[in-house]
Parts: sequence; structure tokens; C-alpha cells
Amino acid sequence: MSTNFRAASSVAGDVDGSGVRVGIVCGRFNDHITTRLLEGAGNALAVHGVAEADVTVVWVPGAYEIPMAAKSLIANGHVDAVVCLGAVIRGETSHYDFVAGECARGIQDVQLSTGVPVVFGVLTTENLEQALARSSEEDNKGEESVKTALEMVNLLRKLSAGRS
Ligand code: INI
Repeated sequence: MSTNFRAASSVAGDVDGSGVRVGIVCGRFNDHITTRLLEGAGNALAVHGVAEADVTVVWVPGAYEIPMAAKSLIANGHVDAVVCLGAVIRGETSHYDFVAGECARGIQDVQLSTGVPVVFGVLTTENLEQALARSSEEDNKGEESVKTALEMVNLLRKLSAGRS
């Protein structure tokens, strides 16, 4: 990122995962895709130093149930961030719009109401081909979502310590 803009202070989180407890909520619906997202998330957790003992994986029936499980993980004090993994693939009916929309809305509600980062690692695609492409080794929404979670945890820690 290159800019001439100058400010009195500038703050951003890094992706150091040491000492960060991460919950992963994963939808079983379209599990041929969500297991690939989980794989990508697992790789990123290891690369960024999150201890295996600090990771909790929770399975739910589908994307619609993800916000409820994320909220419960946070309420029970197990995690510093939640990564939500799901795959909503457009079908013939309007069901897609309700499931994807309510999942996104619920995730944002949970993170804003709890103050704990909850990452939207849910694929919403037109077709299976797009879902496969976004859950591949080269481009994986699960991996990207873990990095987002770590960055947000470390950013919030800095901001709450007044280092802004
Ligand atoms: N759940 C998904 O995670 N992805 C989908 O594509 C999907 N579609 O298309 O129906 C889906 N439906 C199930 C939904 O998440 C709930 O589990 C169900 O409605 C019960 O509340």
C-alpha cells in the first residue's frame, strides 16, 4: 500500500496467531465445498502460528444456522474470533437469497453486538464451478478468512490498548 497521506497515527493489525483462540463454524450443506474451505482455514491457522489447542470447530446443518453457533461460542467464552465457513449456491428458487442474506446479516449482528470479530467466510456463488474456484489451493476463502480474523483480533487489541 503506497500513499502520500500522513496522519498523526496509523494502526493496523498483523496476522500473528500466537495466543489467539479461534472458533470455526462450518456448514454441512454443500460439504464437498465447505470441507475444502476448512482445509484452507486449517493451513492458514498453522502458517500463522495458532496453536491446535486454541482451535474449536463447530458443525451446523447449513449457512442459516451459522450465526447462532457463532454467538454461542462467543457467549461461552471460548474464542477471540470466529471464522464462519459455508457455501450457498444459487438454485432454482429464491431460497438462496434468504439463506445467504440472513447468514450475512446474522454474522454482522453477532460481531457488532459482541465486539468479537466474526468473519464472513461463506461463499455465495451462482454455480458449483465458482464455488470450486473459490475453495481451491490457489484461491481459498477459508484461508483468507483466517487471516482476516487474526488481523481483526490484533487490531482490536491494539486499539483497546490505546496504541492508535
Ligand atoms: N444451506 C447452505 O449452507 N447452502 C445452501 O446453498 C443452502 N440452500 O441452497 O438451500 C442451504 N440451505 C439450508 C439452510 O442453511 C438451513 O440449514 C435450513 O434452511 C434449515 O434452517
